[in-house]
Amino acid sequence: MKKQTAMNRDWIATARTLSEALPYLQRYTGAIVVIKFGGHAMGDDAEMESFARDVVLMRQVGVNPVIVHGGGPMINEMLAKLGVESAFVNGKRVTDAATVEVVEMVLSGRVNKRIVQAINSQGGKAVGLSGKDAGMMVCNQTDPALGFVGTPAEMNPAVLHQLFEAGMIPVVAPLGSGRAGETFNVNGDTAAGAVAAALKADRLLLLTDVAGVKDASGEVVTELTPEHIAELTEAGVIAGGMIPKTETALAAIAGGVRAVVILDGRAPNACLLELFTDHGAGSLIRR
Ligand code: X2W
Repeated sequence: MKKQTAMNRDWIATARTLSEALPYLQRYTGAIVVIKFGGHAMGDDAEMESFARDVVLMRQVGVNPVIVHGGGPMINEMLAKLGVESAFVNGKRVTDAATVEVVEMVLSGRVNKRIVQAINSQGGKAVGLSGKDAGMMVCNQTDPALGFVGTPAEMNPAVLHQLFEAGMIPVVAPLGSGRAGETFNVNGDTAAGAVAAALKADRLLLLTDVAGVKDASGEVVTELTPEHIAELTEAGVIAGGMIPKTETALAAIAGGVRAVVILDGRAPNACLLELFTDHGAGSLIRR
């Protein structure tokens, strides 16, 4: 008979973990989960691999994941290399004709394909596209002062449903087209919220580089309603970079998304922890 070593005690714990996940796996079978993967949450190759593995696992157990990514830091890097100046107004990049070309090149090119490759390396079938593909995201200009920055106005998510049915994982770059054939740069959070609302997603996971929404004492609040968010914003507790996240969350919920979670994408297995354990991760926002 084999003796129980420390090593096979680990395997017993793994088996128990899988067994305990059963009710969660059942709950999320067929669910649509939109994941906003921001440029700051992407990290190094090992972190990218870990993220990709979690996404492939989700797909394997019957979830329909969609990645909507950002890539602000990567755009900054390329603009700097090309000597193009760039400025932000209220969290949105002022985007002239030269800038939008670079934005599309970086987001639809390097960043999108890095994620697609990482997922496919883990055995998934990722398909990279942007909001321009199949007319998924038709935009209006947000504000003439911002140039080619778009606000999603008409969503056509049929292509995403077709990819789900084919067992594929859509990876969407946040670009949209205008009715006159323009290319619009869309804030990544805004794009993820619009995709989640168009799909009436079960979950929108906003992966960031902070642990979640914090209260006045600095503790992460694990569950919030839109009313709580309004109070915390009024009191100035929700401030700075968290405001666009909570605004995206509120708009998504108003648009028919069941719940939004703001969580730290750099934490190991953040998405799995949130979906498949009792523990959860970050801040869950729902009515
Ligand atoms: C963003 C799109 C990328 C993005 C930009 O140009 O940086 C606007 O600001 P993160 O990594 O999610 O910040 N678009 C209009 O949102 O990237």
